[in-house]
Amino acid sequence: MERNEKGEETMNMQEKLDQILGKEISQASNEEIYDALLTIVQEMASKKERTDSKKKLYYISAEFLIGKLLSNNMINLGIYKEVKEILEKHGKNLSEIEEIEPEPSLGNGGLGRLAACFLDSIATLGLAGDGVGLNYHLGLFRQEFKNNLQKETPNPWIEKKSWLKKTDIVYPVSFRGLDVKARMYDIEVTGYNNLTNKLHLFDLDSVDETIVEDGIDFDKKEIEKNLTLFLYPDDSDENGRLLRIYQQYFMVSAGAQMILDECVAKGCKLYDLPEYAVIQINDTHPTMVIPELIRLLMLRGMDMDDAVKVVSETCAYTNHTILAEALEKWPVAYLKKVVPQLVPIIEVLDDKVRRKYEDESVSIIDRNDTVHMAHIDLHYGFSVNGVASLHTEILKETELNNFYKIYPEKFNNKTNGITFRRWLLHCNPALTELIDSLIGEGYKKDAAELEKLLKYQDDEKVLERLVKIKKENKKALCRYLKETQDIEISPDTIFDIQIKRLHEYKRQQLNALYIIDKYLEIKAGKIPAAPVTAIFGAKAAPAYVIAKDIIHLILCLQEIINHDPDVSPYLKVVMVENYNVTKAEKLIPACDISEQISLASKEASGTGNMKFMLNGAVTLGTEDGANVEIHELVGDDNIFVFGASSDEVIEHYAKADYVSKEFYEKNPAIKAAVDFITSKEVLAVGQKENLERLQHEIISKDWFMTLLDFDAYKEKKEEALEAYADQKAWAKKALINIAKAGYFSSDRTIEEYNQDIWKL
Ligand code: HBZ
Repeated sequence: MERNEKGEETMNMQEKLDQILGKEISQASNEEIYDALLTIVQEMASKKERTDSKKKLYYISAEFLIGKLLSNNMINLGIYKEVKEILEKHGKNLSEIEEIEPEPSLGNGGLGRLAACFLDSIATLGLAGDGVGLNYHLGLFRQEFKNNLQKETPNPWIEKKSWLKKTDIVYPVSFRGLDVKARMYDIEVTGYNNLTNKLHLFDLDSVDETIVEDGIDFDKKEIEKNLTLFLYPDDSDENGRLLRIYQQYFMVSAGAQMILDECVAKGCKLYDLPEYAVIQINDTHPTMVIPELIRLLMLRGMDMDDAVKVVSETCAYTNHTILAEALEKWPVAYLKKVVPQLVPIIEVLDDKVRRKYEDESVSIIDRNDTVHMAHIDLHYGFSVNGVASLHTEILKETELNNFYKIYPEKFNNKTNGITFRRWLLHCNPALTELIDSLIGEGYKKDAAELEKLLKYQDDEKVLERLVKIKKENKKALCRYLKETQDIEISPDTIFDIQIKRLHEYKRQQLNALYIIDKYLEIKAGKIPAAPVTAIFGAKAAPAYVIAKDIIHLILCLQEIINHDPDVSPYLKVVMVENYNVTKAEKLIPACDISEQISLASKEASGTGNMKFMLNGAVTLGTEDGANVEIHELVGDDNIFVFGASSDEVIEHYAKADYVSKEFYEKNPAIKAAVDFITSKEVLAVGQKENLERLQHEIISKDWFMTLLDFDAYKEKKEEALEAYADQKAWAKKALINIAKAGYFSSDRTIEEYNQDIWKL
């Protein structure tokens, strides 16, 4: 036994483990050890619970893509190394124990993962800020490949013993003709060497997982059984739109009641709400919190004008997209069916806008009786921010220009960030150790200190160690892909990786066309200087037809190319199955070239780009989203930039003068690559209908201008592949990327949110 500061006897880690297990560690199963560690971590995290401060942030979001929590929590609590060593001493392997934890995939992609990184940073900075969301029983679908097609299956994550703590806090929520109860579950969020905050996830006791049948289908009408059953698989899925409104209202109504209760408990008079609470609305999914709070305040006796004022001073909105189809619009008729109590409030909010501004484009309810959710936030929130500087400029100058003219003071930029605890310390321990040995550990609290690495940019020994670490990470990925998908690739090839949701604007199809072009060149006898492994990971929304066709094409290419003895020594294709946070943690540290090739102006920020850079990959990208800021930081020599600029792209859209068919007809390489999609080779392993549809889409529409950038992409990619041959020069680029990544720590982002918006 050891003693603490108070002189009381305390158990050390080994004793704690022994006690909980009730047997020798070496005799326990990995499952038992996982359960024991979960208990220890939860106990330690609870002890660090923050005492309530006057003002608190509520980060309200339909998605928190938290990923596995065990190792991350152990790192943040400072016990990771110790536990790992104790386990090793007893013949146990922590990575095997990590495998047991199911991943909570409670988000679709960047937006959900950003929310998770933010919670980590908020706790790490010691700020009082909790997350508010939904406890989906089934996370984003599990992706399986069958016959070179994506199949969706349910993805459960809640087990008997999990991070969720059931509370006895319950709020009533009313829909038209249906009253339900929202029960609060909590997940503790413990910061790096700091306090513990909470992620509050609301749920319905009556949800019934047995109604899921045939893949991920279920009866959309049985609200009491299905309300929190599934994460909505992104905006492209047209099904279940009403259910989505049920989910959103359930979340915001319970959240708003909780917020008011907490504030009142702290002695807040409701007129002073903005002094006690600030609500950050993560995209428009939680926007109904604005009319709901107004409604609740009126129920508690406030008059409407006062309620509007109080709520407007409490709520701030983050925009994550300029894609018109992703901006939520709900027909008034839908709202009447689900939440009629909000409709008169939204109508008054609209009326106030109409009285003040003649410009119809800023109204809340349009001529077709459709509610533009973002417009509620823009008028009745005190802040609106974009997520990278280019994105915010586009919002101000183009997409939301009419609002910017009315409220210039509300607009601000908060360039996204990532938590280095997960995306460096946890996923790349070897690189972390190297950095520690070179510049000390200060960068773990102040990421800007990574710049101290710059002094090693010409140090051969350091560069060699960097190369060696990358090689080991690539080998580990090879082993993993062999084990999980029986795919064999060589760590001596260049790992070129594009992992992100499948969306036409992200242009996985451009990468695929390059691969076809390369394949045809090799077939024609043009042998490339360096062998390449092109790795993809992506889920497509189940109803997003063309996105699924693109996955189909990539899987067909994987089958054809990897089995072709003429080509496979120089080129291989891997589509990683069921791409998720856990897989990203294995892929990113092994990457040489990071593909960030969205059509300029379309990717609001991107955050994968930051993760790759931090792990020493070099970006091949367009001047889009945060790539622009990466470019500014690392300089021309340490990034490969290509393609039309956002101004050019915006102009093409304005003039409607981009015609993909002209590129197809005039450029023989493009024609050959596009034609190949329906060649006999591909048809032999693929589905005619899918391939023809995709090909037709590219030739006759190509909304995201793939063919426009094809030549520039090919040329830049060849340049990058050639540059890789000089290993020392490449390692220098990698080192500079790592050194400059400090800016993209979510700690920096959160400090800015706090300074400019939250003021905690
Ligand atoms: O948010 C992403 C942006 O595309 C990306 O550029 C940015 O870095 C990231 C964080 O700011 N947006 C999303 O991930 N959006 C969604 O996942 C989404 C989910 C459900 C929807 C609409 C969008 O209904």
